[in-house]
Amino acid sequence: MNEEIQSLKRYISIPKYIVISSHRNPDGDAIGSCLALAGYLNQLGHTVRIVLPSELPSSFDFLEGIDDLLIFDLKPNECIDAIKMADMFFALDYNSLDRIDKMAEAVMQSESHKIMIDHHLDPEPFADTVISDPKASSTCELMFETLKALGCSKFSSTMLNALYTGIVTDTGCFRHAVSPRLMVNTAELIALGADHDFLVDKIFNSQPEKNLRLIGHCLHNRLEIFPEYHTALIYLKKEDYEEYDIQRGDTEGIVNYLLMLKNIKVAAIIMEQPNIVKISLRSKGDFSVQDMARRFFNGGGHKNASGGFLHSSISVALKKFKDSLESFPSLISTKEIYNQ
Ligand SMILES: [Mn+2]
Repeated sequence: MNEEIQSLKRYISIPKYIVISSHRNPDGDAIGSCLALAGYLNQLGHTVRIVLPSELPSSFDFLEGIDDLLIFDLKPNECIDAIKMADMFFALDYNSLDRIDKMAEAVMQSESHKIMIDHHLDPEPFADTVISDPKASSTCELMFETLKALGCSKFSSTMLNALYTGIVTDTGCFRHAVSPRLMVNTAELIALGADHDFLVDKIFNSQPEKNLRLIGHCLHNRLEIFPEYHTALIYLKKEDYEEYDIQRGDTEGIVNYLLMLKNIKVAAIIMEQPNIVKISLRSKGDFSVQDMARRFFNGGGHKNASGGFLHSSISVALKKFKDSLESFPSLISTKEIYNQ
């Protein structure tokens, strides 16, 4: 990493026009790493634009600096112009150009020096400088270390809160990817002034009433458990979308409630959308839902988090999901665990 830091240090030693980008459907880590890096580059006197493929959830409205973001879905031409003009282009929290959709074309055409800072496995070779560490809990953690290595000595409260936001969202508030390294970095952020109580309250305790009622509805009326397969399912019908005024992003995270059940290893949410039925899959431990998504639902993803879709009715999709469980004998082999 040292070599990359040294070359990056040289590149940012003279004021430049710099574009910072992150992935479609940006999350706390995507937004946080962009804002923190922008804060530092602004201190150095660069001209900085943050460009994102799609809009960010309103739950991050409290972060300072988000008003200046350029969103490709809203202003494609301005985004393309910014990318074309850039001397340097940062790709944060993503490792392949398909994560930025239509923006990718402009990036490929641009002659800017491209730098990736990311924590996902197997980065694609599109960047000139790659700072990649899959052991980092989040891009924000890696960004904090990178900024320190670059010589940043003044972390504004905007930068600290942005970095902390990425860490708490990507780790589910310190439930996964916890390591001594993360705790040391977190301690340092708090010592510098990151406001844990404020941020955790803003991020995790700011749900609109309808979202909690929707979770209640899902758990009470739309939950099915298949104990012999250690699997649980939630489904949402078209009428639920109307009744609960479900918008994009509102169903995010509901599937994770199923993993709170004792002895459940596989969780699914099946959603009836206008033209397709979408399925989101999660698993705990060794069972790969990626395999399930690929074989039965035209999808893919990661071992423990995957998704797919079907062109079918919701009832056909539900039956297909239940039938697919039989293809995975490894799910049944631990039956005795459930009965303990
Ligand atoms: Mn991340």
